[in-house]
Amino acid sequence: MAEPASVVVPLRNRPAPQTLQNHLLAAERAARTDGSRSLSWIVSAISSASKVIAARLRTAGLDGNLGAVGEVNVQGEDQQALDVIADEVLIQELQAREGVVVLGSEENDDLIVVDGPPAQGCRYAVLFDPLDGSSNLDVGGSVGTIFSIYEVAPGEETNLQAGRRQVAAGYVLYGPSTIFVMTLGDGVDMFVLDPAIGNYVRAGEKVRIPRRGKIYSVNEANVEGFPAGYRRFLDNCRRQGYGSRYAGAMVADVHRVLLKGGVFLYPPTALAPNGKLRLMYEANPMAWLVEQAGGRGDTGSGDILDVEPGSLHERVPVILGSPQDVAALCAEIARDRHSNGNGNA
Ligand code: P6P
Repeated sequence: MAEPASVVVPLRNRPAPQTLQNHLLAAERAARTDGSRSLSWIVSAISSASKVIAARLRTAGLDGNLGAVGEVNVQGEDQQALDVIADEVLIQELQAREGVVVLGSEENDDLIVVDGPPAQGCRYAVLFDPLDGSSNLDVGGSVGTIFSIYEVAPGEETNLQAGRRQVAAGYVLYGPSTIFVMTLGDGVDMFVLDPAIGNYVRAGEKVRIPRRGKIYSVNEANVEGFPAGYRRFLDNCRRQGYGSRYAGAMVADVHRVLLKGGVFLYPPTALAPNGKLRLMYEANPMAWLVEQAGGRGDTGSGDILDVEPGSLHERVPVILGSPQDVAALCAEIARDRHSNGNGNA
């Protein structure tokens, strides 16, 4: 009997996986004429740190790294051991990279001006939430890292910039798999960590958010405190058969909306008139990603990316998602503003 034809494609003929590293270098070669690769190495530092964080998360229950450390951070939140570990890993990786001149983290009160090697080319500020959603850690829920990168002019290291001026942004979702989603301003690319090779391999290119979804994501325990326009919008969603999904971790909730459409909300309430989420390292990077995927990010009073920041940890109301869903909610908010006869919805 003739041997069956071999169906195994020789390794030399298989297309090489598109890794995050070669995506970054190709993108920077295309974008920069000065030969600088600093931005690629800075995002690469974040990807390296995320591999360490993912490994620490996987064994946290065995290493005794679950639970709080008995400290309260600048947000007034109990710091989890893994918050501190993730923060330290990111700072260590980033401060060693040429071009990084200032860091801002959810876990640190003030900006950290880096006294590193003098930048040969561009100079960058990196803002991040090292472990977003860490209250999920003890129960095995998804958590994430969020980052936002700006170019910095000499002498302006501590000037905060509006989200519209970001040059790179993204998140890492630590869930059943470790997913790296980012934008450099030319669409959204998605990579999955392949443990067999220790590299992020492309899993999605120029990701587009559906124009409308059938999911809303909000902490419904707070609904009585939401402005009327938000409550009318949510009532309309329920009447139209929308599903409700809420992981309590922004990265997990926004990732779902990015892929399936719909809307993620953290509205203002009487107790928290600016909501809970932080502009510089949660709202801005996520808003830019969603916008780059064809969606919208709004505070209820205008684009998130146009907010001129006043302080590192300031908070803003957050509406992120499919353009049609965000427009429907903003129309309800505007209706209230009109009927109230003032600028406050
Ligand atoms: P709440 C996590 O603490 C976080 O900053 C975001 O990741 C998440 O979207 C939000 O807060 C959850 O807040 O009040 O619903 O528990």
